[in-house]
Amino acid sequence: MTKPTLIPILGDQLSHSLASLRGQSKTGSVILMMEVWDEATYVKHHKQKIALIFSAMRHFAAELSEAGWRIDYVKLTDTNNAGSFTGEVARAIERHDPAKICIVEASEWRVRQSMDEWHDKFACEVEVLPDDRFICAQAEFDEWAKGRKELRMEFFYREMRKKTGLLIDESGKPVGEKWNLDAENRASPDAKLDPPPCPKFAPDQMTQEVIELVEDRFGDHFGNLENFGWPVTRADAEKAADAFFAERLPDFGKYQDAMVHGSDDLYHSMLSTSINCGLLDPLDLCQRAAKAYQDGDAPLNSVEGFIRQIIGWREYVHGFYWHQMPGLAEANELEAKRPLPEFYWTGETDMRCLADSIRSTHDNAHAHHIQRLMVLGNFALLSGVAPSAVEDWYLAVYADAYEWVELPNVAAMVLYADGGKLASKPYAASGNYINKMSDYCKECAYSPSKKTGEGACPFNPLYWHFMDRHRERLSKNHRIGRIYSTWDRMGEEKQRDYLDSAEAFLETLEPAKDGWARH
Ligand code: FAD
Ligand code: DLZ
Ligand code: SF4
Repeated sequence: MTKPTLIPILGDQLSHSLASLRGQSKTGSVILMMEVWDEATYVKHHKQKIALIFSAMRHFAAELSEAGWRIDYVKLTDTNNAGSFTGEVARAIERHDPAKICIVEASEWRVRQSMDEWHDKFACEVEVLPDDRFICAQAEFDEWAKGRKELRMEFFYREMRKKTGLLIDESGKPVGEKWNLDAENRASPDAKLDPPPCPKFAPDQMTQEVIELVEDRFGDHFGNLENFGWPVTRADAEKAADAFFAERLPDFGKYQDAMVHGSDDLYHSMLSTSINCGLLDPLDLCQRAAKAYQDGDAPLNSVEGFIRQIIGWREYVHGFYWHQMPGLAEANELEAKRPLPEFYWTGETDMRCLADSIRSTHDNAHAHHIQRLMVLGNFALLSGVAPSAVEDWYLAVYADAYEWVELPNVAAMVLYADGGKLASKPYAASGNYINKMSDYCKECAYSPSKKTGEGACPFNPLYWHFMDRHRERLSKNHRIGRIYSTWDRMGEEKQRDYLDSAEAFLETLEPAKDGWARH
């Protein structure tokens, strides 16, 4: 009997078009899928994230089996579960005696490091294939980045537009003449906003079993499972995409940066969890968006904005992660040291914008982009929280979080820990910005127009405290330098007032207790 090929498929590789499945004989292969303790606990993931991955894995295995593949599925509760990918592959080798292992490269540095040892550890051949679900191969990104002093998403994005032909006219120019309609993505929320609800998918029996398992084994992890409604199959993920294109894409662009208390989805697609674990194909989604524009079903600012997020930001942070690792995980250019405040876990703060963003995070394992960037991220940046603490939090709490996408967004985009390799300046903002882009401030205990002292929005003094303490580094940045003339014009007394106010506020921050972050 010929020895089979062992094909391990990881929890974020749930795509029927996966490179390791293409061209393989169904009878000559064994597919290995593994629920392992190490993956579920390297940070204490939100309960919904573990339930999503386990349920999507189990459904994917069932679909493959239905299609005639031989499946070896290891459940978390199986006796002798080794608890790690390497341990489980070793056990599978004993069971199947394969001629070779064929696997798509892992998306995260941590897992790729352990997979690198497989060549020496295992007697059979190990073939590692590139993950061609990304539009930009790593060699292509590295080539683009070579010799550039600064990496900027905008220039990379244009290359991806040309490569994919998305929103490119016959003469090779961007449709609508501009590459980027960002300026048309910044409308403040108005009273008329009435986004249609996002579809939620009631847990079937398989998901219900996983939810019980998660409650039983990971009961002390952050988040609740009551709201679980994520699509866990490709068919349901496609339904979620259909609903987005039909109902929310037209207003997506205009209100991309808006925030409304209690409105967790607004006009966002809510598709990142499905894209990142492999249920949806990013290029296909962009092609569907482009078609909606061609058919007159959605305006250009929405369609370009959506496509930019995917072939621009998503591809850019992926290339950037692999270009900058392992250094990115250690980067701390601003030497931030503060522990994460306890309220990131409890949501107990009078700052209404933060409390609402944390509530959404807790209830849904999701917050939308501008909440992650300009509320939760901005606060961590201004108050000088240590990058490792912030990174662990983001990696744990969002159902779409994998290090390749979380780390560039948190370390580089939000915390400027990379010293400006990814973005030209820190996204620091005072309460004014949040007041303009949201309805949060109206009923907040603090006032965004009060600058210092009792009742002042804490973002106001924190903003100047941040600018002042990083003056040496930031004043050289031509996109920020001008801010210091405003600061200097204030005079010493006003400056002291801001700094004292910020320090008094920072004193009140209670550090997070142990228990939520890493095991
Ligand atoms: P939409 O607003 O509908 O956007 C469409 C798609 O564009 C998303 O589904 C996503 O695939 C992509 N996208 C948009 N912005 C980004 C971005 N900055 N980086 C990469 N892809 C992007 N996204 C993740 O998928 N996983 C993360 O762990 C993650 N962590 C983040 C941390 C911070 C601090 C910030 C500022 C952003 C982070 N993002 C992350 C990006 C973004 O917030 C989410 O992709 C988005 O909120 C997902 O919701 P959605 O599908 O409704 O997105
Ligand atoms: C996120 C996650 C979790 C919680 N559990 C598993 C698991 O038990 N088995 C698995 O194959 N994948 C899991 N994942 C996703 C992986 O962490 C992800 O596929 C790798 O880290 C990618 O490098
Ligand atoms: Fe947030 Fe300040 Fe507005 Fe309150 S006043 S919601 S703390 S920005």
